[in-house]
Amino acid sequence: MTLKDKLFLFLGLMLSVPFLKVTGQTQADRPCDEKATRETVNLYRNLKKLSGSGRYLIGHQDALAYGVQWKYEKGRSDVKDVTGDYPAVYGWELGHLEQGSARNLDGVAFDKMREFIRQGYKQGGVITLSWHGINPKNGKSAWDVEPGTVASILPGAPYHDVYRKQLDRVATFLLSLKGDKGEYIPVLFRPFHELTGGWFWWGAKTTTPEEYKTLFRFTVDYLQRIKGIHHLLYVYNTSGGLQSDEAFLERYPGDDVVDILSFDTYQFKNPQADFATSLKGDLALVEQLAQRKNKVAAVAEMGFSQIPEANWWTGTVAPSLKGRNFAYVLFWRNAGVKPDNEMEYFVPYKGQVSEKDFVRYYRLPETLFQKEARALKLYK
Ligand code: BMA
Repeated sequence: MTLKDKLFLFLGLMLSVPFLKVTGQTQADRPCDEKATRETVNLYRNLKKLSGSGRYLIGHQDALAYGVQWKYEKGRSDVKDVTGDYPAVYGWELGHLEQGSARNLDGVAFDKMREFIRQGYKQGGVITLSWHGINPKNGKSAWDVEPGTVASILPGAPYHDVYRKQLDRVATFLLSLKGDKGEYIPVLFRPFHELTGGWFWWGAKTTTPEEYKTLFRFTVDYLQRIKGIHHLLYVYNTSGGLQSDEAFLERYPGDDVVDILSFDTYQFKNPQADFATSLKGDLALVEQLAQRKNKVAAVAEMGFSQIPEANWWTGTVAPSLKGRNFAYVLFWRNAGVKPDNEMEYFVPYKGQVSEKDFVRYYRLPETLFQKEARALKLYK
């Protein structure tokens, strides 16, 4: 390095210091997609800022489509029935889109889903998509764990083209999500979720870490480079009960293809004292890794089906998350009675035993629902 080069380097550093101080951001406060749209860049920055404030957005899966004992009632949501406000994060599910179905695996029509997504976005909310896609190798469900499935769909493998066609359909839907000005609606995309579990075809029992990483990276590259999609934030998602940093990161596909680190967790028994302990452990671990990587942390799915514990919200959920740096927590769907006769709902409806406590939870300063989320102008 010549003396002149050194001088320029020194001047460059001096000039960048005040800039970094003023904005409080570094380049790393940007999404991993270098071509991310303006709204997507802004959303990422705002989620990051929010998660550092100790407050977090509350989400609900399928919130606008149905609830316990109702479906497709304009403007309705079980969260709104109980609190008077909508959730701030809207989760939707893509499963069966990849096979060209008009409805997803839970019976929600994709044409309606698109409208609900537009509605949530217009209300200032955040959209996240999960994908219980069918097994590309044998056409069975996401829960079909035929060994070697992922290996058989990677580039060069026999079922690769089947997987590409699936992705083409997903891409077409993603490219149809636009706001009023024609801008793409940013989406937190969460493919191949609960990857540490053994219940999906991409799960840890039948997939090697290298295969998982290759599939994730191929998918991101295909969507970005071949399909020109730049309105996604990518969510890496394990199941809960995490044992160590290594266990969480074993299948992590890389900082250049992930924006949000997350896990899913459910309480199954009542009472279950170890749920809060396990939740707190997972929160601490994921928060610390997200901070180290300068990424956003989230709880991508949480719940206690049928919420039999009247004070679960302020007794278990709120204290576990208190003071943590998470951008959002999403509660799973209010399916009501399912086709298999199982009853499933994860937020209260009017008259449910935890209804009053959910209102207390709503009123806590750290929980943000639609009205507060809107005021944050997450896309600006
Ligand atoms: C699961 C259950 C299923 C549903 C799937 C995808 O956790 O709610 O009933 O089909 O999610 O939404």
